[in-house]
Amino acid sequence: MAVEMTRAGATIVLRLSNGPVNALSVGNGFVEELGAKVGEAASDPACRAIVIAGAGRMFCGGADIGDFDGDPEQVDRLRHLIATVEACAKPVIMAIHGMALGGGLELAMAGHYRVAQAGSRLGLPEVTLGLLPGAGGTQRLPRLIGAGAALDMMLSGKPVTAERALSAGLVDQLVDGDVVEAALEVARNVPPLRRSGTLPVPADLAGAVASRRAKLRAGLSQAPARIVDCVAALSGDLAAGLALEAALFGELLRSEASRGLRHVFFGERTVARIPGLAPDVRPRDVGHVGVVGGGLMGTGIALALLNAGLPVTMAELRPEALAKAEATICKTIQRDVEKGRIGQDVADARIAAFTAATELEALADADLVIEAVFEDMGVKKQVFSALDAIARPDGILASNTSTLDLDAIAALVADPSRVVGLHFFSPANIMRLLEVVRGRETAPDVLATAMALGKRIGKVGVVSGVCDGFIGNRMFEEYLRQVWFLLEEGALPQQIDAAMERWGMAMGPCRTMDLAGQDIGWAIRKRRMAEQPDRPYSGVIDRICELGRFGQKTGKGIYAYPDGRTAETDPEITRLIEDYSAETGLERRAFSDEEIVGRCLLALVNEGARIVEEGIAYRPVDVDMIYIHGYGFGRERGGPMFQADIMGLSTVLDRLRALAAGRNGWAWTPAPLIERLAAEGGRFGDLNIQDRNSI
Ligand code: 3H9
Repeated sequence: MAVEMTRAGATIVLRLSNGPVNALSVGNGFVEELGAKVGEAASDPACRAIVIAGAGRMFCGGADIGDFDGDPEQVDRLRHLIATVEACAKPVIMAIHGMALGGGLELAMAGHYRVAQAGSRLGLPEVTLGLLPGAGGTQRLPRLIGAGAALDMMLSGKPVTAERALSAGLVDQLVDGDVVEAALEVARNVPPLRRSGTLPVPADLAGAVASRRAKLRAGLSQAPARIVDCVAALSGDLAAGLALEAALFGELLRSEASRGLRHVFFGERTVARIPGLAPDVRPRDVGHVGVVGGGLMGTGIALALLNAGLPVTMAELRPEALAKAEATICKTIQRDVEKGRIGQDVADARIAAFTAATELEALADADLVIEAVFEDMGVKKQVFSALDAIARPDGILASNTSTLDLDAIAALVADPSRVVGLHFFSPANIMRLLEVVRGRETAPDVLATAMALGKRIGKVGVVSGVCDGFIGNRMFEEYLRQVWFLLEEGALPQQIDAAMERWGMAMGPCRTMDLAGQDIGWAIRKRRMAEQPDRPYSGVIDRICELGRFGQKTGKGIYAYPDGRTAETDPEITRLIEDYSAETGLERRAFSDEEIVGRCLLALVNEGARIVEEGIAYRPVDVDMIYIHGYGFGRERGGPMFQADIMGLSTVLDRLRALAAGRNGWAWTPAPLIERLAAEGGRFGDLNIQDRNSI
């Protein structure tokens, strides 16, 4: 039963029991059932008060986000339920534990009295989904806690603690013990019918609205601005405020930004599921991790592990490099204390959990060893051969390679089933993506362990099969190939970067290359040209490298960095690019931002489709999550494959064909998967995993 109804004397207790988070689902009839049971209790002459509580680990995680793609009228049923609760002639007491989020908090605010368990959290996170609280939240929260505090909660989307909620006036009582027992005690005394919707408009309304409106920043999501609009409309007429809120909620629901953000919400959870993994496969225990290599990557990886409370031993053969890594680790942890993120005791424990060693033998006891040495097959092979002899026979051996053949590395190990790829993104302690590379022989429990470790250290783990560059870098290469062609054909770096950033990338491609280091890209290109001479790229980028301009770290790259950080357009580069076009006989032409974005995006989509078709990625959404969490693709844009679905795959195909008929058309041969789906009228989002080979 989804809403459990029990009696305790003259009180009826309704317990929400709907899956993991008690989402207020309309689609499965849960909201309707709750409404009916509130009505039943209200008309029961023996009932004097009603308690609403959540079963399981929380009160309620909000409206069911899965309902939002269906009939938009569905959400009206939730509003109706909330109005019924508020209007109830008998006091409704909300017993909150765990979390009350979104529609869950809106339901709680419609009650007449709120008891919260200490440690629970209450919030209106709709803004993170490109939405506004659409079931009365924008009208009731300011009445309860003031407009300024309410706007801060709604615009940040961050939940507050029950303790903070009590002092703000959002809850009436805090309890340490059983929250339902406490609510029953309140019910026995039959509290007054205090309806939050009828409270006066808060005195700080005008000032709070003006100050928050002045701070609004332009972005794809209109949710923050609409939240402010709803609060600004607060008046004695609750119904008018609710009507405006509902109308604006509907607008946001249909917006591309909200659709993208909802896709990301579910995508982040979908990628954790490994298709075909037997249900009895359990991750191995990981209590101690070894890291080989004390460079930038090894240091970041060690920090990510230490920050999650894992003991780490770092093996770095060069004592100076090891000392530098250790100093960086201690300094970074200490900085978290200075910024108030952790206490000194936590920092001390993290630092104490770090062991530095100059020989690999120190890793003999580690449950998992992550190799993060120089990206060269010879060096990696040496490390793995040595590790095979040193590490525990059941220890997992992971490589942080970003492009090399994991199967070739695994072949050096007597038991290749214990080898997996853990491709971190720099800085590894900050970037959320972890590309988990499944080799031909990787054991299922090793893969599950890698995914569990990713979750434990706060990463979004996405599985990739083995191919050159794996999912992310393989696509990025096609993206950059188009950037270089655009440069030689007439666009300039600052225009490309500005167009891509305005569109939604955190950083434009030219600036990204400068930050990553042009020398690294140059080395990969040289290897690639030897392997694939039929897939040329524009030499304009090599010209820049030939000048020793390796990016931000050398003070000059595609841009100049006079202060070491800020990218400035360099006339020398503009000249170099224009000269290159002239020398190669190319007539430069103007590009619109739209054309730049279209070409860069389609390059990602076309390669992404091949990757899905080859089974390198399990699903298109895996590709999207890699771009969102590793490459600065705007969350509101949902990812390249989501964008292709928005465009429509037949439009994508038409555009690919048009590009294939033009200059460097070889790079635009449409992926067969796009051709097939376009012919069927299909979408990436509906692609059935069974349709293609699994990894
Ligand atoms: C809203 O309320 C709008 C209203 O203002 C107005 C309407 C008119 N819906 O995250 P987890 C699923 S908007 C549907 O792994 P945790 C989730 O997909 C909503 N499904 O657990 C996953 O499924 P699966 C405002 C949901 O413990 C499973 O539950 N609310 C919802 O790490 C477990 O989730 C929010 O934005 C949902 N609302 O974190 C809160 N929530 O197992 C969104 C969860 O199949 N939710 N699922 O992959 C969260 O932030 C976290 O889930 C929460 C628990 C913190 C609650």
